[in-house]
Amino acid sequence: MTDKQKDNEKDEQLESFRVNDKGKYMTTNQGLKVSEDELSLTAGVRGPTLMEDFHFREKLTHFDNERIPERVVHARGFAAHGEFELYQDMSRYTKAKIFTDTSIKTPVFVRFSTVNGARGSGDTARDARGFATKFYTEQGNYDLVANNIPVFFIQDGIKFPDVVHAFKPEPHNDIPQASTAHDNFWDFVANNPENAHMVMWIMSDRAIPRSFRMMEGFGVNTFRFVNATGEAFFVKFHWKPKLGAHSLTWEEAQKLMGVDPDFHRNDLWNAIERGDYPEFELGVQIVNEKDEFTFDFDLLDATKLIPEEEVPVIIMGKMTLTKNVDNFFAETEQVAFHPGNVVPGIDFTNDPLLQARLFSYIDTQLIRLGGPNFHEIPINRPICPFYNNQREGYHRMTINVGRVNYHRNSLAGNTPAPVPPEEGGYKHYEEKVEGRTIRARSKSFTDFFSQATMFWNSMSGPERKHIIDAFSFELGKVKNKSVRQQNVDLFANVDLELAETIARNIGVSPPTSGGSTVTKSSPALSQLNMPMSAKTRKVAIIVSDGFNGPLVKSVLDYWKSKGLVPEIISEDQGKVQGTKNVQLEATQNVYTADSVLYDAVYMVRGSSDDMAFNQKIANFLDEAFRHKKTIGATGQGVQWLNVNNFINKPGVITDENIPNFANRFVEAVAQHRHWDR
Ligand code: HDD
Repeated sequence: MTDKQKDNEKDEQLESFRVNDKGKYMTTNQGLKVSEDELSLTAGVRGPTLMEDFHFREKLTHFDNERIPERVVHARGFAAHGEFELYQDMSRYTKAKIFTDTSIKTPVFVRFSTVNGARGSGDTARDARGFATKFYTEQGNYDLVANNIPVFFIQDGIKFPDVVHAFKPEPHNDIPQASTAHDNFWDFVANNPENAHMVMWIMSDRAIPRSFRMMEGFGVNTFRFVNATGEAFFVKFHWKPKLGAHSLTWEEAQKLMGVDPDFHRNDLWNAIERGDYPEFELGVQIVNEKDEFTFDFDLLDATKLIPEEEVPVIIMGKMTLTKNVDNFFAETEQVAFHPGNVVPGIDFTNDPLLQARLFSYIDTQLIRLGGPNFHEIPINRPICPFYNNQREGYHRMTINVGRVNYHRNSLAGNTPAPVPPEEGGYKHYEEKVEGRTIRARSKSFTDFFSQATMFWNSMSGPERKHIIDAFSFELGKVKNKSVRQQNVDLFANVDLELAETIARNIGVSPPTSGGSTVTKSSPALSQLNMPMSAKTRKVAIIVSDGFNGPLVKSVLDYWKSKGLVPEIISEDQGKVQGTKNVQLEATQNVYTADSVLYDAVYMVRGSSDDMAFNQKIANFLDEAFRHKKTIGATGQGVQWLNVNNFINKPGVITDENIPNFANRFVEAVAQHRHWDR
């Protein structure tokens, strides 16, 4: 463990709960030493098992009850510990200590997730990703429960069960798993047009991220900042990955579901184990209260975003993920997030989606974690002390001493005592509210298409093509022709050409009306405009005995110094012998390695006798080329590119000058993909 982690107060707290059984003797849960763990107690060696075998019963009973319900959404997740450091004092806008005191490093726990799939589904399904962060602040836990898409399907949380029912597997046959390519989802889409904007994002590359480390996060709902003088501001939260936001291709995502369904888990786990700590900057868009109505949409409408060109994102600080969990269940599965976990200086708005969330998260933990004491589970405990008159309930661990468990009292001097706001007690923002009791939506929520069109307008050529491909795949899987037609007609309101192309691909009539006059775009929405970096990119090094030792070694050393992560692939795992006594260790063979697992390929040498290996390499290169990845080759490796006619294509590097080669390769990898190929 590094010093950095030892400094972390949350880690110190967790340490008191950690148990390492290694080297210990075995006991029952009552501490009784066990003499036999493989044979149950029977009457005679072939006789009946005896009821009195308490060890057998305890072991089986515990096992029988190992599972808890998975999350109703976001069931599949993966988490890590880290810390948040503040770059600048934000006290102009908020009094929250984590955003005003630059000397504090706040421990965090972040859980990334898919939304739709069950716990055991694959990582690379087309889906939004959850990005939930628990800040263990000295003022209490603050949870920023975000997604990697800045908008949502619906405007009012009362519709949440409907949208979730619609995108989950169909209830009669539980098909399809972790996929929205089915009739129910698209029937919902067509009949609830407010989701048009979100669906554009779901059909885009954002829904198939390359890595949890390479996606943005968005608080989605508009929250409120309140400063020490009581002045309030609307605020939207943004996480910006230092490596930029990048995606898989759809073909890669599909193949990875078989080749490595844990692709994103492995990627995050391995990066942290290597010391390539993922970094995300936290930013905010701030809107003064007086400017609430200056937008062409409603700030309380979660199907809308504020274009960054109109309200720039102010970067407040950075989160670094530095430690993997010790135990998946204890930490990742039992962590309980809640958007209502806030600290003084952060408050809510009347966004009806947010208001529904404020109810739903606690409610779901009651069934998922079996009662009201889930805040006592180590991963959920605040690092600051907590005192109140709440008592009892399943699995209560705190032993509250003393007789008083009510307020107001005289027997304990009326303690625990509420704290006045000026001394740190939370006070809700005193918003003026008036209106009649009504079930209706404000007219300012009814423009469902302008921002969907803005998103479409903001996409680059390849990104648009991917959206069309995604619609054609998903709607093509819909069996009911009327549902297919309804969707084409709906998305004609976003862009006519988009809808016409989809209609052709899925065999329904082109739309007879529609089209958009919106010309606005927001360049910040295109992933092609994000930071590019070669750091932490995985490079497949294909090599056989007899390679040019010094050359390959110098190339690999240079790449490692630039943060690339080479992985050696050969006919067999184990030592590969080069000239001048250079040896490499092949950790992969062509059965374990697949081009979709890598960002780039360096072709050093094929085999002189293993033709099956060579055939697999040809396929490997072919696929990497098709997925627009950087391909490099030196020496004998160059011939492989000749065969496939890749030479001189964009992103194919074969420079004879080796420092040039190594450097040009890094620059090419940093471009992520070569769409102009
Ligand atoms: Fe939610 C989980 C994010 C709307 C109800 N949500 C959950 C998680 C994330 C989000 C990241 C997983 C937390 C974890 O890792 O444990 N949810 C969002 C975002 C939303 C959103 C960004 C749009 C602004 N959610 C939303 C609504 C409702 C819920 C409108 C209900 C009215 N969400 C839940 C839930 C979950 C949940 C059912 C399931 C498991 C859990 O809470 O702990 O309560």
